[in-house]
Amino acid sequence: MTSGFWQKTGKGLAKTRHFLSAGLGSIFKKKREIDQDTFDRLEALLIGADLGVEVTQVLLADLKASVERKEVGNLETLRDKLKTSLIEILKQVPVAPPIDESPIVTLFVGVNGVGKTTTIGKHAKRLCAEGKKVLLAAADTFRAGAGEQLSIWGQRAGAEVIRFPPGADPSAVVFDATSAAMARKVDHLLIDTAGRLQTKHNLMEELKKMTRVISKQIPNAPHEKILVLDATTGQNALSQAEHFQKAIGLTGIVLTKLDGTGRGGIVVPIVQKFSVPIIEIGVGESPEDLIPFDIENFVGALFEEENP
Ligand SMILES: Nc1nc2c(ncn2[C@@H]2O[C@H](COP(=O)(O)OP(=O)(O)OP(=O)(O)O)[C@@H](O)[C@H]2O)c(=O)[nH]1
Ligand SMILES: [Mg+2]
Repeated sequence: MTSGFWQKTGKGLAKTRHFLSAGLGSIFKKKREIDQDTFDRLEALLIGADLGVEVTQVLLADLKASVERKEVGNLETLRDKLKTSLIEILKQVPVAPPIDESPIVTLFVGVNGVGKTTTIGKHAKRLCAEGKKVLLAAADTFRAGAGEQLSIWGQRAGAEVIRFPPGADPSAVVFDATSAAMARKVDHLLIDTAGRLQTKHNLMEELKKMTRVISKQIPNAPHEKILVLDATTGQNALSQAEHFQKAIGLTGIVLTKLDGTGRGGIVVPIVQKFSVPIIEIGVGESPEDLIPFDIENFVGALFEEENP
């Protein structure tokens, strides 16, 4: 991981880090020894950073055991122990082998406004810069302006875009785009879909239909089914992950808008609960603000001391 990624992760997680760092500092300010009150305050802090009740209980049980073994006795050792435990939880997700097929078809899904189209644009820009041939499919035919928004990203990245008139059947767009991706021998087909509430049955069925249309043309496709989640939505992200996972089976998650929240801890319960890897994180609105998720880098940035 280059220092550039490290710096970006650090910058994107500044709010969460500040929240945790200031919280940990204030817990230890009043007294030095670790007692039940320390654990109670720590519990409130971790839940406040959106680590969720289950993960928080696991972390606290680990910490208590370490305190009893006298491995943890002050702020520094406590911070180190938290880091190690979080890294262990995040590393439990198996890493999928790289896909050796062409085209690789990736479907981006998620609720309204989470950052699907922006993420696809950033993704396309990176792939094109690496010399890959990329095709974008505007299967969001619902929102006026969605096709135009994707086309602008396509132009910036240097990727062609398959677009239908507003109101067209998204599965028809997907069918055409998959055929075009094969005919044009592109390396990547990235499919943008309309935002949909995870509880709307007919819209989730529409997604299933899109995946069927794709796999009829390319048996293993869509190879990647990426759920885009907005980190600022908090625990509702878990409900979103659950419904999309059930409907189409997810291969990865992109967590956006980490720059805008102090609750970046949401990464942990998502990974722990669904065993789906976080692929990338969004830390801003410009093209280079989508960075690969690296576990050590992420946890390091969460607990880095402020102004060391
Ligand atoms: N700060 C910040 N803003 C982001 C990030 N990702 C996306 N956005 C902003 O979020 C807003 C919505 O992004 P879109 O990409 O249009 O979201 P969408 O999921 O495609 O929305 P719908 O198609 O309407 O469902 C835009 O203003 C983006 O610039 C991020 O990582 N950080
Ligand atoms: Mg969109």
